[in-house]
Amino acid sequence: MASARENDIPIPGSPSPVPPTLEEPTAPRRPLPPKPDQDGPEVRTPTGAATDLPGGTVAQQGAYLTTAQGARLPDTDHSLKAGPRGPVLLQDHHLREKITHFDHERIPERVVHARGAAAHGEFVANGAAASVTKAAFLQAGARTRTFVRFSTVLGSRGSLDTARDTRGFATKFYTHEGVYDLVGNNIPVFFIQDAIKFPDIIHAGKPHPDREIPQAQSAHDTFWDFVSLHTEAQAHAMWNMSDRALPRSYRMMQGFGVHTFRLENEAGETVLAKIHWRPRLGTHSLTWEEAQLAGGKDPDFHRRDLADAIESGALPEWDLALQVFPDTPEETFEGIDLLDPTKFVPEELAPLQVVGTMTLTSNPSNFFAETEQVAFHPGHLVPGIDVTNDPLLQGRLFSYLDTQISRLGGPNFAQIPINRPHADVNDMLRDGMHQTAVHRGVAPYHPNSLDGGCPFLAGADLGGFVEVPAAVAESVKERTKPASFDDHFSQATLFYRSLTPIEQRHVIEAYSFELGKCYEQAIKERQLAALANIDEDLCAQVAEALGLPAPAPTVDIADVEPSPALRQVGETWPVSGRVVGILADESADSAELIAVRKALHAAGTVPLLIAPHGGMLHGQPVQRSAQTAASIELDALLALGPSKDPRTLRMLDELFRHGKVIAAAPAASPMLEDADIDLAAPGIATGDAAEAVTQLLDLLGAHRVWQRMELLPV
Ligand code: HDE
Repeated sequence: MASARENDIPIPGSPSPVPPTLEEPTAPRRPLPPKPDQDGPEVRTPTGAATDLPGGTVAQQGAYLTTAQGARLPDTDHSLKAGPRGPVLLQDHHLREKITHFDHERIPERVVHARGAAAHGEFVANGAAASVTKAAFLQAGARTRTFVRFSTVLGSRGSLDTARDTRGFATKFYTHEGVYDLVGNNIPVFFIQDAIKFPDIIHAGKPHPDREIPQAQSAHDTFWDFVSLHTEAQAHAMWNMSDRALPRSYRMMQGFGVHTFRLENEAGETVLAKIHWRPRLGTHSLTWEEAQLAGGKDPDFHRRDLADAIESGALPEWDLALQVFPDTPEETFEGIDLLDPTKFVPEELAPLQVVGTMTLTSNPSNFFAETEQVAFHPGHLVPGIDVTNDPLLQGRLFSYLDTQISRLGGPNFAQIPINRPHADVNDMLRDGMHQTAVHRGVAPYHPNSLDGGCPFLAGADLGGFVEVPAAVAESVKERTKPASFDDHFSQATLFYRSLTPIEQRHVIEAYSFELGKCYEQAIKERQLAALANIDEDLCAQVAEALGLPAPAPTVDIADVEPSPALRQVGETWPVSGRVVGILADESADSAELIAVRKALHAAGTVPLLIAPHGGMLHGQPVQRSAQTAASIELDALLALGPSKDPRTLRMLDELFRHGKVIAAAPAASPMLEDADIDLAAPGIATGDAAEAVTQLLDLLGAHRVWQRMELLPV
């Protein structure tokens, strides 16, 4: 190519216009294949044969960098310029493709539940549900792949995990009868009774529209303005002020379908049912201080915990359980309106019947492709499970399909690998943005003769989804609700009075904190008036913290029978996956160090060695140094050696105040004294290292040392 530089004004000392030399590509290496259990679901043609759609399961092919069109590239670090110091040329198609694609890398985040973490799993049914539902994935021995996404509700995609908030618990079952989505929360009641109010509650909970603060919090005026004016939200708000809104881990959270569903068995008989997930590890929470510390020290606390536990082999498990009610025309049970989503049914009145177990087995390979693009919808149903007329559920049936169209860019989101059914798909939906299927035939309409009448219709006998012919009462068209939806306080009272004293104390502290962050006096007073109708003592204590008078109730406070099943305190649970810090320094006995580590592993816990420095200690890899260790990530601490590091002493103080088990070998006792820790306090295990480990594991089963927390000042 002729040089255009012959007539250039020479600039002394300027380098000659030699094109940059291209570096050799590094030795070709095949991309890692996806792990077998992380493959996207198979794609199937109408006849059922698996197809090999490009880009289906493996995004990268070959060892060389290419353009999106497959042309190999020699350089991706320098744009094409008119000489090394010249302007960039418009003809640089690789630059334009790379930057243009980057410019469009983000999709709109979910309008709610934007922040989440997910994992792949498997569900195995035990057959107990067969008498009430014909759903194939609930029949004895059926194994079904699942994908579960946990989330907070209010915060945006980059917000902290440990906000005080409801958590989403959405499960996609890839059944051979089509996808079934159970799109639930970790709290069994909801803020509103009618979907038409969803934008209102969410606008109230989201950051204020003028300054966009506070992020991922309910401790602000608009939230409490809405909740205090709109008393049907009081029951859910009560759960949010309890420890349930601060899960210790996604692995230790219950899940609830919230609504009542209608199940149908092979004989066509129906029941009403509520659907629960029960974690095998128990339901556990953070303290409010831990949640706040985690928000700063590790905003990815829950995301990391889930991924690390799965990676370490501590696979989380949940039992799926049903509460079953007779399908009566009133749709009530023991006086509770089953169509009112602000109500739950205590387990003591309708025991949980376990119908199967889910194990999360692997982490996603790519966050965007799987966790971000997964699209749940309560209308993704399979034969045997149908909806009821719960007005909240009815609105959701519209919303979830609609939202994916803007979030995922069009109506073909079911073709995204993570959303593809593991069942034959033969719809008559055609074209549209991001269409990746190559449809055959000429007659995507019904009836047709040109494609031989294909695809055919399937009645219930051929596995078709036939809506349960539930009776619809004759009525008039009106914007109203049943009178039974008018009780807004009794279940908040039931929940509060079922808790243990320490859990109640947390609720009082939470209301005091949240209302204390509101500026408007009228909002605080109105919320106190609502609390007065729930429990007078609760109201009085919150009023005292706010420095306001406690109002008198305006309704008769419900006389409730407490539900002990709601308590998180008082039982013991498996310690599998719990994180135990081992604090040691060079003075530690290396054989002892190895022995305690082994013992903790053998018990199923995850030991973390904390030393004054990183690297190795006595041949053992150090996971945390005095600088990087944080009390929030430990469920218990085993101190083998002393430390004078102020950061370690602060960590000990936090562990003590948060009711964590602390075990100390003799060499560590002086350090505990330096940290002002009373060795005689509950949950302080002493003795030689082996004895300390035994005691620690024993105490850890209760999740926290509750007796110590009860003794500590607020
Ligand atoms: Fe949702 N909800 N929701 N919701 N919801 C969404 O759908 C909506 C409700 C829940 O991990 C959105 O794909 C309305 C109850 C979870 O991807 C949106 C109403 C329960 C997730 C939506 C409700 C939930 C969502 C936003 C009132 C518990 C996250 C993005 C009628 C039973 C799913 C999306 C995931 C997500 C609408 C109420 C749970 C906008 C209109 C009740 C777990 O469609």
